[in-house]
Amino acid sequence: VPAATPVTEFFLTDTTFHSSSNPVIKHKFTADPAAMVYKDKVYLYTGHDVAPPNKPNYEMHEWLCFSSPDMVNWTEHPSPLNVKTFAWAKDDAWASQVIERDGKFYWYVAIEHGTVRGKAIGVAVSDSPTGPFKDARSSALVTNDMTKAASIPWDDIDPTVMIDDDGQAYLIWGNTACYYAKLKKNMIELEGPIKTIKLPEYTEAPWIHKRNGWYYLSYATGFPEKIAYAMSKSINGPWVYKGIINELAGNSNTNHQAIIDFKGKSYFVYHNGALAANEGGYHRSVCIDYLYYNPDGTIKRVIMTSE
Ligand code: FUB
Repeated sequence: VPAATPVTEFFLTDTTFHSSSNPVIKHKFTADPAAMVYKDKVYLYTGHDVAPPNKPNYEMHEWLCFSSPDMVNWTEHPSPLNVKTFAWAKDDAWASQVIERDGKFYWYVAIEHGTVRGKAIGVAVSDSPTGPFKDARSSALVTNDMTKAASIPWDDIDPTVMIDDDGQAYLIWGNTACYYAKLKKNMIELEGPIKTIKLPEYTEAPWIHKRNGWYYLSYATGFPEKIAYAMSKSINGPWVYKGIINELAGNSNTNHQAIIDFKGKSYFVYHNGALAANEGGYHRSVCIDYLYYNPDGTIKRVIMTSE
């Protein structure tokens, strides 16, 4: 069954649209959302699924950027980052996350390395959350070496990043195994060894956030994927598994989340296959639903909506 094809527009200037129902982005296929609250706006960074209907695989060449002051009215900014930004890389604009430090914006991305077999993590930098971004290192930040726990060429994917209250930044990532390492204050070099976090049935898509003294590590589990999470009082663990946050994301084998607080509410940002035909999940769409915490800090299951 061929995938539905949305009307794809290429914006040369910012374009604002109203979207109060899921998926929030309907004119392009968007995947692997990362969200960042900066000043009075939410910035939503996504991948862009562009596989032809008869090609059952991921085809992704650029990342997209949207912003909103209210989670309803969204502005699409012209694509600020492309695989070509990374001269050492080949293709595959996979999952990513942006974080701000000292007025600069660092965009961590998973991408296929050009000369070393497998995926790698790169980092781009900009003075603005909407770009333009340039390669911050001219080389990969993490390169596949087959010596890490997963020993597969695609384990260095899905970076998530946080800056702790004491100023120490951490990068967490991985497929099959979940890795973490400190980042130097310059945000573009690892500091110290790469360690492994043990999580039950970990597949990929980690997202780290901290709230009321708890560290939360959510991640995709199983395949097709659900989103599960663990909590800890320390970034170094021990991590205690707490259960499932959301069920299978309809019509998509993958599930990939971001969790933010914005203007007094908590949000769960994820993708599903709502705009695609039943082809396994290569044409995904970003959705947003409310997320609620229990008094003890645990997370209630997300009720996925189409509104
Ligand atoms: O979009 C490509 C890959 O699919 C991502 O890296 C994974 O998290 C999954 O969503």
